[in-house]
Amino acid sequence: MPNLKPLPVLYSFRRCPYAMRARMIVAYSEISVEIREIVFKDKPDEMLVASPKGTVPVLILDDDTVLDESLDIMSWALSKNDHDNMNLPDVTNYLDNDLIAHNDNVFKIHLDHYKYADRFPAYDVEYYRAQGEEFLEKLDKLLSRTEYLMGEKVSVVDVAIFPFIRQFAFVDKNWFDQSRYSHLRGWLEKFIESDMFKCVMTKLPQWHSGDDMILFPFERDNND
Ligand SMILES: N[C@@H](CCC(=O)N[C@@H](CS)C(=O)NCC(=O)O)C(=O)O
Repeated sequence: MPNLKPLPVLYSFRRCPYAMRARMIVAYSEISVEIREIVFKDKPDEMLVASPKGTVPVLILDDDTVLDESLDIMSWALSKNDHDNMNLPDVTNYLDNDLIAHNDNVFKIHLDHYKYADRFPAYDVEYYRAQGEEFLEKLDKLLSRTEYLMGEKVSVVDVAIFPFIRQFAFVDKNWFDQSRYSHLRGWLEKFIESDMFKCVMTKLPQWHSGDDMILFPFERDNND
């Protein structure tokens, strides 16, 4: 008998850092989902019915449970399969982790100001960058002591934060490459070069109702 159980559906946007971290953990957990690439100006009704707040990622499970926070999707995936112990024993709610909480609640705001400085003319771009640098400084210090943020092994905390540091770095890559955050630069490069990251960055067409299903995780692909 074929298995007719529908796959979970993941609404995603390739370049969104929240969707990136969710895809990385879903891929790591080796869970198959149907992926649907959205376009912000043309969000599918099916996604908005499931999650009216209209952000990605959104994961709809086969019992219709809707997970519309990236951290919840990551937690769900790791509860299914965490073969290399990415979860930390003392972090059950990821926002209880100081680094993830700071990333999501504070650093993300500095990142947006820095990235879109022309939309926030109250201060210049260097001002916004300096605000974000406080977090870079903190991470760099941690990474001067251990290979990863929470110790010698990669954890969910690294994955949760990595896409945001990547975005910050790419606002002005020359500046970042010459910055004094050498440990952070090494950590970022390691993630950018990792299979876990590369295998979630395949470019997809916008999903429309009735399209053929696209399975995720993808085969390894380097078309960034
Ligand atoms: N707290 C949410 C935030 C997700 C989020 O803000 N995603 C952005 C894209 S990076 C989004 O979907 N924005 C909707 C829009 O711009 O219309 C999560 O962790 O999933």
